[in-house]
Amino acid sequence: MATTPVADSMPDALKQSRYHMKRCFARFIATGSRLMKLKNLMEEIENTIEDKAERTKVLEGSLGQTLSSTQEAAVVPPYVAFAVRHNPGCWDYVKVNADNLSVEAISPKEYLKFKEMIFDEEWAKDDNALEVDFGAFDYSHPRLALSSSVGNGLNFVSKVMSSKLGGKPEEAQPLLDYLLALNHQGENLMINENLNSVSKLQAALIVAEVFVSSFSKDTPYKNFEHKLKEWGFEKGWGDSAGRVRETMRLASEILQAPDPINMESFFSRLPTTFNIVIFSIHGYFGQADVLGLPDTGGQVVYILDQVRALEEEMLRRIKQQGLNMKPKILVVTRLIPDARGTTCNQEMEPILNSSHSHILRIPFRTEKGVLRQWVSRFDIYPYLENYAKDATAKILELMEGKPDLIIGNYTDGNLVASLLANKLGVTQGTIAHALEKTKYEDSDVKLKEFDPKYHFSCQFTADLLAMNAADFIITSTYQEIAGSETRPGQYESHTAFTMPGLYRVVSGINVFDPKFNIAAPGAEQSTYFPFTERKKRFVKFGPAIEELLYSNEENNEHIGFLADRKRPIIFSMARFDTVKNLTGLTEWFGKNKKLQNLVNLVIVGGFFDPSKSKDREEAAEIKKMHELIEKYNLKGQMRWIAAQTDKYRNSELYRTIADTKGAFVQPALYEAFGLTVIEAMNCGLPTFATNQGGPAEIIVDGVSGFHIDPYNGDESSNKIADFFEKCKVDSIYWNKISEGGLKRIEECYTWKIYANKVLNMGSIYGFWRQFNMGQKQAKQRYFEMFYNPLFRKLANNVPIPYEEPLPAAPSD
Ligand code: UDP
Ligand code: LCN
Repeated sequence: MATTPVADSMPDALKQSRYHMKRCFARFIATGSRLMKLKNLMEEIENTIEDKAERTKVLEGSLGQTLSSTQEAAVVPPYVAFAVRHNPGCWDYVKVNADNLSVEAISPKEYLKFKEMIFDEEWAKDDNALEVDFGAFDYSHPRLALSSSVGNGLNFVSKVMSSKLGGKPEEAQPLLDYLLALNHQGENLMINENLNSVSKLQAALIVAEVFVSSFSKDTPYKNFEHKLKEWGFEKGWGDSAGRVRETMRLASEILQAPDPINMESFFSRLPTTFNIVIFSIHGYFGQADVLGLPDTGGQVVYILDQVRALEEEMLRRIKQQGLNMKPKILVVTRLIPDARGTTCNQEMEPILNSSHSHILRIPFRTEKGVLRQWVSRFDIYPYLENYAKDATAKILELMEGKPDLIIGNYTDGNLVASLLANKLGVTQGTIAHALEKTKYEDSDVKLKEFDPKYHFSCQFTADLLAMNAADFIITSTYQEIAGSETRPGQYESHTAFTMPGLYRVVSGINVFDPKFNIAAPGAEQSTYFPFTERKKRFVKFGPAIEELLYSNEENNEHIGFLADRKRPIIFSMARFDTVKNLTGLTEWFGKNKKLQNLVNLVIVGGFFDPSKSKDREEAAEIKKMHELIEKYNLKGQMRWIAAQTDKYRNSELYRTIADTKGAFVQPALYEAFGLTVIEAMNCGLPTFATNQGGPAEIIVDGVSGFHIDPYNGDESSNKIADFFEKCKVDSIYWNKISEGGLKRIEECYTWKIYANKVLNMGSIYGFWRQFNMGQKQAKQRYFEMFYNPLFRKLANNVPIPYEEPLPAAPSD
């Protein structure tokens, strides 16, 4: 193993504090094999070197730096193996012999074996244990080098394409082939076979540009279409002489000497995307009465808003291209016969406020027929293969051909998107929303403990397959890919990991892969607008919200009451999952008398009878909430409202809370992005949100809201209390934070910015995949090898619920 920065510096650093370090390492070893996190290491060091000054001295310099960048250490006497993350995406592994403090660099594989020794020694020692190495296909693939560039793949790909297509005409051949292949339902676009060489295209562009320049800018395309066609040009260059000329100039510039800016502009103008399929399978996917139901949250909101934004941008582009076809977007989800009063049992549903987009629902088929009931996203795997088959047939029928782009959402949607995209040869994008792996500590290495409940063996396999199959990956934040200085990203945690007994991943995904792109979602601004825009307010909800917050009665919709209605309200709303930590917030509030004297608490989520929940975590959280309300005697200062499904009324609820000069609190133990955070900020409601995950990036602490630490309830509840105390003495402080939030949203979190980026990705990565077809096909074979014998087997082990399915439809 070659040396690494840590392996180079650690021996000297250990030597300098040899006496203390020998004692510390002896202590690490003392309890035998185990996995230690940074916190545990520091505790042991503190207990060993009791004198603070001494300790500070030891932890100064490179040793302190290495230790503080250590994510975890696997103790297997006499060794302690360290996983050191010195920068986002950059890891070093070393093993230290506790007896003599010798240091040796080790590979990720060796490090993983140390971890396995703790959890399954026999498997760790099996030389033929299954090892997964997706990186083996990427040896010639260009990569980003800087942590700061991670997530900016589009820009990087444009640069690489510029360098590869430039110089001699024959190097631009792939671009020519790509243009020649562009068509809509068999009708050529951009160019036809008359322009079948780069030099012919270059020459024709020069003549055509001069010709088009002789028309006034606004002259419609049809006035000069005929002549262009004679030269080999087809529709798609623009709707007017001005636009056609600009696009032709861009093409000529690229053919002469490509540069990334022109490249990106040119691709953003190409007529590549008319039909999009978006998979979002689990949950209750509908447009009303679904939010807050189990597994049904931000993903649904995101996709419906995304569809409208994409449709609008596609219509704008199609018009500018001088074309008149209609775009089609299909959101493909699951049809649930037991729809609980929602529309989830209908096959097709037009998407509101869109003109060409629909929800298509396809049921889960089992051997016994159609599955009637909702199933948890953790149990969804046995149905997906049949689902993909059924979906393919229906999509091809409805779209009258292949889609141009397939986007998957979450593990299930991404896997099905990969199966479909592989089969049809279509460009594929994936969106995780949340990768579950980082939500549960050591969920990989403790597979045996987690698998019966969560089926992570299926989920992590499906995630790995999909992220490797995808042509591009859309993320909402940087942290989702490569984390922060201190915490690894969700994707980063798939770089090297192990599930003892199943397989070891020595190279799962590389966060420096240019397929990663950050495109943050927004919140629909016609719904979530500032509380100060009085004329736009949805006043019709006033009485209902008054009742919801302040009536003294307890019923199916609310329990608890607010005795002093003059107090500001701190408000939170989420699905009732453990990770959302609504019970945590309630406990902080219960414990913090100062906060209780300043504000009331309102929680929206779940419902009140745990026995009615089919979701394991939801039921446990509901029970816990009742216990906390009792324990801290919170009735009088707290209102618990059941899940709310009307987004218009919810937006007015955020604004009503802002009227009380209150705040939104998002206390999740981990939040992938956090749509409620941007909804609240859009409404002008100051927001305190978890520092674990996306919200840490959305909010600039102290400027556009505040970060809170969900693992330090006292500190967090005091931070909230301090804010309200400060607001009492500083009359403009509340407004300052409210305005800071709004400014942040305008700059970074709107759907318009999003749609533009995603369509550019579809176009550029569509070309990029053809450019790298060899590597793509090799990976696809690996995918199949993995999918077929392994994933299928894992999926078939997941139990199918007992309830009787519907008899199969005659066509089944
Ligand atoms: N939501 C809702 N009613 C509820 C709980 C949540 O309408 O009772 C909505 C909320 O307004 C937001 C989405 O569900 O639009 C939750 O998205 P977020 O990203 O915060 O979390 P997720 O549920 O996706 O993990
Ligand atoms: C899922 C989550 O858990 C949230 O953090 C996101 O905001 C939501 O999806 C939309 O992407």
